[in-house]
Amino acid sequence: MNGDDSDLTTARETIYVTRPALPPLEEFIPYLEQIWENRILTNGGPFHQKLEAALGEYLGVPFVSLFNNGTNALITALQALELTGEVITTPFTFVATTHAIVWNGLAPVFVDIDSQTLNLDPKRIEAAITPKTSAILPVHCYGNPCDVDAIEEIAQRHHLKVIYDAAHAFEVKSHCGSLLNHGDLSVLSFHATKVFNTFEGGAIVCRDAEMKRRIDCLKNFGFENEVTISSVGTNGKMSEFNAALGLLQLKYVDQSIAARRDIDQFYRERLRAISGITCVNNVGQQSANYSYFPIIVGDGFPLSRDELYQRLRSEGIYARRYFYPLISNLERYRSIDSADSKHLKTANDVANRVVCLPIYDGLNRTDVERITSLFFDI
Ligand code: T4K
Repeated sequence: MNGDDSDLTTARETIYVTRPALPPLEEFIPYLEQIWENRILTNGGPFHQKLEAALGEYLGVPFVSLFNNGTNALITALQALELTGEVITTPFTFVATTHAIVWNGLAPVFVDIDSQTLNLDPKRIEAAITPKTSAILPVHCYGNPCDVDAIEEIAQRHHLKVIYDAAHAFEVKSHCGSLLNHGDLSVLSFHATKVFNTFEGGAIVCRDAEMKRRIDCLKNFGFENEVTISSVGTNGKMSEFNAALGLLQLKYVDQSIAARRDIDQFYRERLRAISGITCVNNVGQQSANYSYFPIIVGDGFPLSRDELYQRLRSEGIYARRYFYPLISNLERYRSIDSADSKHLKTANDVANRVVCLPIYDGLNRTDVERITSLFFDI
């Protein structure tokens, strides 16, 4: 795993920031038997087709194109729109968002975030638009909706494409239904650490059949048919194994989100009395997925964010500082003009103060009491 979660110093059970939800193993066996029987393992087999249809219906979106992971889906989404030049984005995200821009030979332009939503601040976008700008790539960070109306209005006025990184926004609804129906494309991740997982996986949500055809072609090496290869595509296909698991996971995902909701509410009750700790609100959601539980460590709290993080670790609680370090401060990106911290004050401040506490289906109220009791003891 990527986090350094190995130096456990306590005999108490370790609590990780997340644990993947899995269906009962015996329910997956019949799916495996079908795969073994028909020997279709990948390349758009029956489970792949069924999962695309089932997700379209479940999420209330017109077209879904499955991928082997969210990063490949992001890279392909940008490629499908034939972008050029610069792409405006947030630095407060997982590094895959920015990497996807660079993989396409495009230049990321960082814009600061809003202090409430922790997403790209629409009020600052226009100042970053240049004649080279071709798109905006906002992220619904922690599943909190971006200000989609303001972003759409700016994009229309400047003829820009909008691709939402919706890796955290599975089944999030805002004031006008599924959040995934905004922008030209939305990209999901079905990684093990996500609310809905297919072990590894992802998807692009799009609005019309022609775009889906184009995306499906790009994720399959550019094959139009057996003899025509129309573009420099990649191999982004989801296997039958992952698609079959996804179909089964769909049966349980509502239950899983409900379990997360209970944990989210209990954390809020427990932490309400702790001065200097702010729970990030689920802003603008009609229905949330409770994918993360971020808190902001303010000056009124006796420990700094990093001291709190270490204290939790020493008790076997592996919270994570998503998203620190800020992408614009990484060696690879810090020389970009827009990476200058004086333009990214909110993002820098939040990245230095945030901790995501454990939340997943399977964490119980006793675990939350154990985690939050540390805050009372400080
Ligand atoms: N855009 C955004 C906004 C994203 O957040 C992400 C991914 C992407 C794009 C790209 O999507 P993918 O290409 O990944 O589909 C994790 C995930 O690897 C990554 O998917 C995710 N965002 C990111 C926020 O978190 P790490 O470095 O925190 O993973 P890791 O391995 O340290 O796991 C965290 C904890 O989860 C572990 O301490 C224990 C638990 N865990 C993890 C895995 C993999 C398990 O219990 N079982 C497991 O199999 O990045």
